[in-house]
Amino acid sequence: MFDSLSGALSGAYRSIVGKKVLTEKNIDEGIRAVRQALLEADVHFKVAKDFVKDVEARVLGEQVIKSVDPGDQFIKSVHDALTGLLGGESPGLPVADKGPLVLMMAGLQGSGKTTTCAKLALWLKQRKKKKPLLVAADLQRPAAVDQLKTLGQQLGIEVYAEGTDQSPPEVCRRGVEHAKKNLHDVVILDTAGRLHIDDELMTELEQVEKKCDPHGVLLVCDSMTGQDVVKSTEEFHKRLPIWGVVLTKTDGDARGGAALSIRHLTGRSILFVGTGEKPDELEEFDPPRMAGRILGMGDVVGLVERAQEVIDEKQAEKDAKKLLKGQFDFEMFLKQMNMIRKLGPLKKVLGMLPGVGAALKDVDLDDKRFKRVEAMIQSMTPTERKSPNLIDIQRRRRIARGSGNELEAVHGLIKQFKQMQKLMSKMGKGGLESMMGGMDPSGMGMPGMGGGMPGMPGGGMPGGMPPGLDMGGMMGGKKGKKKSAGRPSGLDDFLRGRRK
Ligand SMILES: Nc1nc2c(ncn2[C@@H]2O[C@H](COP(=O)(O)OP(=O)(O)OP(=O)(O)O)[C@@H](O)[C@H]2O)c(=O)[nH]1
Ligand SMILES: [Mg+2]
Repeated sequence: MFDSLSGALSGAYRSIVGKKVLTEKNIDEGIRAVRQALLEADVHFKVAKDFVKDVEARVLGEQVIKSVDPGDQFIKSVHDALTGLLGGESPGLPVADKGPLVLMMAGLQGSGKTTTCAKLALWLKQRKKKKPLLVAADLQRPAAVDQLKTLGQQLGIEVYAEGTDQSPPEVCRRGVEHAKKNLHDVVILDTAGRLHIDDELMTELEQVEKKCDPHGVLLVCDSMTGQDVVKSTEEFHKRLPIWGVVLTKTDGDARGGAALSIRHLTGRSILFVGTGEKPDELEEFDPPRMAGRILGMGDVVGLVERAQEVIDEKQAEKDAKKLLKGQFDFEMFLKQMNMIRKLGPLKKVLGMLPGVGAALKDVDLDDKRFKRVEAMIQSMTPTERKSPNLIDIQRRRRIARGSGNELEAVHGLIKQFKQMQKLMSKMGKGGLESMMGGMDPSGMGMPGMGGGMPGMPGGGMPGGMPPGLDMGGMMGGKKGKKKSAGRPSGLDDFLRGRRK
């Protein structure tokens, strides 16, 4: 969501990095670059002005610590100011003292309310082990009730609905009653989309609020509408007590102006962001983490959370032990690769690692290559997967044909696999250090990640990134050059940096 801001801010950062001392002049330059970056991100000029003032005060107020790089001190000030701008600590969802937590969705037409209802219910069910009930109270659009019912069915979440001849406030009230009787601990009311100038519909929304007395009204806003989000939040908040905002469609919004302005201009916090159309594409909005992501500090916490969701920790530990004993074969290779795939599209996953996001900005990371590698491995016999040395040229040709690949690709895969195998056994014997030293950067997936993702539970992903996911090879574009063909230099620096 903050791609362009992120790029521009790291430019500002670079102008200061490496400077021995922070002088008024280079602070000034850095700050000017920050202001420019914000304006380009479609941030309200008042927000940009206040933000720059805040950064300036922090930079000047910061005690100069000799051992800390001035650039790092500057970026820390920007990070703290950005965290503040995004809302500081997230207030989270309201809490119900007794009975079910009642949440009411409101927002403009098509902003993503119904989708968000389903996403939030799924999030509460999976992450918080709740038993949510969805209430279909959009009786304006004939298909709205069915839309929610279908989503509920897909996700295994109960939907309370009545005929469309009922009044929405009554449906909501009965929905809450139904939840109490059936021991649901969360109720989410999906309401019809409306324009704030539509007085009749706004009144209806007020009635729903009065009848059900929800613990929180969540305003759903489409981040693509940029600055308009601020205006509609203000208008809705005049009529309803808005607890917080869910910002949707951030996957299509490269500038993030809305996200940066809402809190400062309306006092309402963003609680969640929608990052795609699928039901699991909802993320908690955490300002310090988001600030880190914007500044290219990566989002290791996000990655770990995602990994915890999809990775079976016990199995991962078992695999790691096997790997270290040198029991590494193509079966394991495939398993590791699929694990990474479960984390999400490769670019998204890698983008969460510090420094990688910016480096990958213009790179076309191709998830299809995962599929091709998978096809090659599946064209091998089980014996071959265990002992790749058995795969002679005849068989390589056959595997290439069977998987719809060039012979070259099979050669490449086996070569990478063998390198990885060697590395694994070295790592088993001599630990991480020997592995780091003995690596060929051109052939490896993510060198330096071998010891596990930083902060990952249980020693991290065994083997880190799956072998053979040659970054150069995964990326579209420049082919056939030696060494790090196709790998952006920033990423190379990143990889090198990690191996220092
Ligand atoms: N890419 C993307 N699309 C989204 C996101 N959230 C919602 N959408 C899409 O936005 C469109 C509208 O979503 P709905 O949930 O129906 O919106 P609504 O606010 O309920 O619409 P009304 O009930 O008509 O007011 C759908 O096509 C959704 O798939 C998101 O985070 N990312
Ligand atoms: Mg809807």
